[in-house]
Amino acid sequence: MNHKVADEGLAEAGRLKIEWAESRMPVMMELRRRFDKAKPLSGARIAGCLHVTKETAVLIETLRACGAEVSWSGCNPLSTQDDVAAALAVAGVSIYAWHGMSTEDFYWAIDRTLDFGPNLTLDDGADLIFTVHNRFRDLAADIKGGTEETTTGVHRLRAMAADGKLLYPVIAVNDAETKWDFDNVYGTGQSSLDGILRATNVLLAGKNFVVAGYGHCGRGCASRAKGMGAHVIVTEVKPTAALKAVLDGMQIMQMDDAAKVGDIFITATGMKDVIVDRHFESMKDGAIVCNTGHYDCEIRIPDLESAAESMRAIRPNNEEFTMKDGRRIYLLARGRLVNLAAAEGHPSEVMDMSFANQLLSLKALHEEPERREIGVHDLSERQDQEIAGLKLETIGKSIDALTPEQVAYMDDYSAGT
Ligand code: 9W1
Repeated sequence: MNHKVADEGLAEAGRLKIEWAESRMPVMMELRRRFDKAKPLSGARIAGCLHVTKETAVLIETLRACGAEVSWSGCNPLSTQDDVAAALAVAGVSIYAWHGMSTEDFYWAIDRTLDFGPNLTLDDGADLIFTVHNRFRDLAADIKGGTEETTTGVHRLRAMAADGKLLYPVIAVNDAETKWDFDNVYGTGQSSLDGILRATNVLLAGKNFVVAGYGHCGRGCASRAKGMGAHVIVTEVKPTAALKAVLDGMQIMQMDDAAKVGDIFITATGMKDVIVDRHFESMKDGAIVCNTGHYDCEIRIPDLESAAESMRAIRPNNEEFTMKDGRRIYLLARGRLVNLAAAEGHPSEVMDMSFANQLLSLKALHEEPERREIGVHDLSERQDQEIAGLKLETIGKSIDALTPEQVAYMDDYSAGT
């Protein structure tokens, strides 16, 4: 058997989810249609390690439609959707993933995806690349290149390349504008609000909504909350980011002051100790606190626990802490990423562009006659524009093109002012 999943009986439910994602991923479906005849990935043997979701299933089936042979594992034991994994297994994909797998099984699954001797790898967090480098170095000679989906993975691979330890070229899919900018702002923005609403069902209109951090994720959360009628307050440590928030029409405050007036708090800083004991002490009765930053140390939960007299789970992903003076504070998803724990991650429409970058990067690596130079490579600006253009086209939006005269004007410095 070339797969291991939780329960193949879930395949039908998984197939419905995949078909729903297909209907929201027009760029992937258009690329699938365009490459159907030419099969540009024939001869490609792709080992992938990425969240097993309905969107990833669309990527996997597009790679196969382009002629690739594919083997897959999940990159996080908790993100695997068992029904999706079952649908892929039943369709003949070599997939090794089930929800809640142990660390030992997790690495066993990655090893299995390497059994067929891949010539390309696809990573989210670089675990697969590290497995090749640390335990299956012989395989590297046949691997033309790999791709990496995340900021963290790209960071680790750049460090490895700088050390001269990288054995094959890698394309940093994360750094494409059509990936990180849309993921962080629109993906995280909407899914974080979605998580808050699923866990609480509160009315946002008229509430004081405090966003800690005005990076891309913070900006996404702030603008979505504003759009739903909340009064948005931003806290920052970086002057340029704070100034952008002010000019975007947000109120800027120090957290010590925001703590007193906020109804809902979300941290999106990437820094620890953003909401701590003195803030919990000054919060209003009923305040809701959550996090959408990568690590769960932005909210100092031990401080909340020691300030509370009692605690109870009141709804899924929603815990009520009653303070000694009777005030109640609600912590969502235990301070873990609220958009993943209480909602469903990025919507399919956003993953559409990230995964189009994956597909076109793998195609580029596969089609190069010579192996690309070893190192971490950025995507071409052309690919970004191609994907954004395809997205516009498939959702029926038209834009203008420069005339030859305008192009000449752009390059002409003699015209003066
Ligand atoms: N990736 N298809 C949880 C997602 C966990 C997750 C994680 C996504 C997608 C951020 C990728 C409970 C999907 C994924 C659903 C879900 C991610 C970690 C996606 C958002 C990133 C650590 N990181 N992502 N869809 N879990 O949305 O592949 O529901």
